[in-house]
Amino acid sequence: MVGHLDLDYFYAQVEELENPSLRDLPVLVCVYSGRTGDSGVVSTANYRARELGVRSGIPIAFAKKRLAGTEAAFIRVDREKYEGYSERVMEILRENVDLMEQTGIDEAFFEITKRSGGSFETGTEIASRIKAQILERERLTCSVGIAPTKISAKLASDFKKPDGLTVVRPSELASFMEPMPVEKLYGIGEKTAKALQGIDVVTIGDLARKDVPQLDDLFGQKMAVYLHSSANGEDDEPVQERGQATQISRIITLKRDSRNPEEILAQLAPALEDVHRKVTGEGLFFRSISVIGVLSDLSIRTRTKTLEAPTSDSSTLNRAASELLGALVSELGDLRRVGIKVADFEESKEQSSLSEFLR
Ligand code: TTP
Ligand code: CA
Repeated sequence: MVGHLDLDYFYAQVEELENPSLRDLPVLVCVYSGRTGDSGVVSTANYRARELGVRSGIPIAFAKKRLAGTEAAFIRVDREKYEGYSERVMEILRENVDLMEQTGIDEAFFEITKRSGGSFETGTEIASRIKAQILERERLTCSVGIAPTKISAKLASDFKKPDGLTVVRPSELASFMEPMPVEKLYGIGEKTAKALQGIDVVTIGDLARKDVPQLDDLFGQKMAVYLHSSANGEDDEPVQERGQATQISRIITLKRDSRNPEEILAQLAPALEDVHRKVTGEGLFFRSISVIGVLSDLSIRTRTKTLEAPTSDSSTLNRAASELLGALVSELGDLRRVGIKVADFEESKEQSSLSEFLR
């Protein structure tokens, strides 16, 4: 028995929660690129705003036009704040399940086969309890799906939103999935959906009735097998705990294109601090440091330095960033965006202090 949990209009819900006067307004959480007042994109919007045609990914200026004449709240994204809520919600989930796999800041798969003893009634109770605890402790609503497979659990959490709980028993699986458009299946984008339309496949049910050889010609063997099994609710991918992060990075847009390392470093400083805070917060030690440069044609170049021993030291990080940035601008000229990344983590304190000591 697999579940999928997804917080409702997450960033915007957190903003509403912290400032209840926003509740009746369209709320837009935005990433301002910092160039001109309105340049940037909408990260997410509450349901009020969505009714008015605003959604994730559209330019802020476009959203303003849509909402002209309507009182609306435009709020700057505060990722660290949402991460705090996310971590606490995931902790609540963890306490209630056998196994979980977080797949984004506001979503996770989980397994409750053992805890439910295979009973979907018990499974439903567990899901209700998770929702109630998240609401009580964090005052956030989420939507949960309980189903026999990961794909169907994700479809179920998406089925009723916000504050939904959808349970799909094995006997209901086919009738639940059949009427849905194929685009709802994970991994089917516009292109695949179009190609499927060419062979009269519009719904998941249509797809389920095609056999692998019929799909093979169009999509190749591997994709054909995936399409066939997922449409038939036969995906059997297990819920897998994820390991720690493999990299930590931040990227910023410069106020204006620049090749001056000092000017760039001054703007990069908060990102460097952020990365360092995250590294120490997770008790990590990194061995590689990279500076990423985005040019005005949006092409990307990276310079990396590998350290002899892992460290979490901020002056090492800052010094390497400055060196790498100097090299990058002297090679490339003006940069438009600049990022910092640390990777090659080692966890053990003892080991790293020992290697530092030996050095
Ligand atoms: P989603 O779960 O896709 O969206 P949502 O939680 O805002 O709304 P829904 O109720 O439909 O689940 O994304 C989770 C968060 O990730 C979202 O609150 C903001 C962020 N996000 C972006 O920053 N950019 C994007 O393009 C998308 C889709 C999400
Ligand atoms: Ca969500």
